[in-house]
Amino acid sequence: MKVLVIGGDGYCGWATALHLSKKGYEVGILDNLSRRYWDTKLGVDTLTPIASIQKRIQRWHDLSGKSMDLFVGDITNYDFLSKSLRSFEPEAIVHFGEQRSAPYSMIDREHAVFTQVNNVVGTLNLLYAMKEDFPDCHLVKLGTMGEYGTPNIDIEEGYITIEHNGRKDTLPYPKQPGSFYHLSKVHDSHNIHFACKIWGIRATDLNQGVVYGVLTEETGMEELLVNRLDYDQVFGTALNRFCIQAAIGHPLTVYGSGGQTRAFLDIRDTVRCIDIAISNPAEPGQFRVFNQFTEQFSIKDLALMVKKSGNAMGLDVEIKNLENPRVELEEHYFNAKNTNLLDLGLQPHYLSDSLLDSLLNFAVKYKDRVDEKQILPTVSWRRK
Ligand code: NAD
Ligand code: USQ
Repeated sequence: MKVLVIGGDGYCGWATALHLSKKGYEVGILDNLSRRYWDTKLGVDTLTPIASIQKRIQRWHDLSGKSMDLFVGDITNYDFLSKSLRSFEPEAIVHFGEQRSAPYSMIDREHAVFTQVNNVVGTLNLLYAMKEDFPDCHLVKLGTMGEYGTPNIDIEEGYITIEHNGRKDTLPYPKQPGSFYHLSKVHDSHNIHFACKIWGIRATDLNQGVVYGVLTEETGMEELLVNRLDYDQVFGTALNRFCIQAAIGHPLTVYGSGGQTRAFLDIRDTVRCIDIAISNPAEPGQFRVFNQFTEQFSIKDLALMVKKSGNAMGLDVEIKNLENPRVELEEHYFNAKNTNLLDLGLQPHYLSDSLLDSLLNFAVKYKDRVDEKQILPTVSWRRK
């Protein structure tokens, strides 16, 4: 099957492209390399020294004998997008190609507008391009668990059945996202749902939790294939940041009380979930939603786990509760369903001492590349 991975130069996308290629899919990568440019503009860098996309693809070819087509360009440019699709002729499209940082979207008006235009227009262009030329292609779109926010009831997978004034219906689950980035995902979900309804597009929205880890079977093969690992305050995410902070002796940056609970998964499960979604496609006209995570943790519990593993390795790990730069509940109910992917055969890698040890060791290996000035949060959700 031919699968186009949009955003295939990024953290989830690169690991997924290699995994699918290894599994025998014919993979193409489309990316405008903007993530590398945003890092440069912000003065931040991945912990790991990543090779150019051309070198990565060449090395993968040398090692595995498998080639990948590369399309460098922006999906907000409809002409480029539609030409790329016609040239590659995908049977499934995995769409990771968005601005994915909540803090980036909250820097100022310009970054909020950019994030929503980039994400919403890109996805809308993709829906139109699919309708025009590939109406039977399956769209696997990365959404986020943060679309739901933190409601005081259980979170279902996309839909909830409600009884109101004696009548009953199954409706999209209410969305209460916590940043202009997370809102862009909600807008995408609505647009995709509508396109499925009117044009019969088939789509799976994967509401993914926070991803942690860096090595997959394929990206760990050698250094030229290594994945990016972000630790800065804009693009770094909770557990990855804590491991890198522990490795360099920086206090772990828990925002507020740390009672915020989120859904998490290992990057090795991200790539497997995508494979599962592709090989079990949605029906024509179906807008299917899977919650893509394996476990839930509070931020303070994650910090304690990293401290314990770090101490066992001889690292001096301190936890510091910082004033929360975000506007979010710090103590709340959180119980999300995730049975759809498990029912299709996902066998999770749960967070373990050995994973934390390997992530900490990995961080120690590259610790000389860390710029400590990029760790503390400066982007605030509040009115100045
Ligand atoms: P990333 O920033 O590492 O990768 C995104 C890639 O998309 C980059 O290579 C970037 O250059 C490309 N891109 C962005 N806008 C584009 C455009 N207009 N045209 C073409 N390419 C474009 O992000 P990631 O962490 O790999 O996340 C991938 C997807 O998964 C995102 O949609 C994100 O919202 C979602 N997600 C990520 C996480 C996480 O913890 N990393 C969790 C849940 C959901
Ligand atoms: N947090 C800390 N300390 C830190 C970093 C984060 O306490 O140093 C807290 C945040 O306040 C928040 C939680 O940890 O409560 C998660 O923050 P995060 O930066 O790890 O993740 P988030 O901003 O939600 O975004 C990340 C990805 C995004 C994806 C999302 C999945 O960047 O692309 O959509 O995780 S989810 O959170 O399920 O919506």
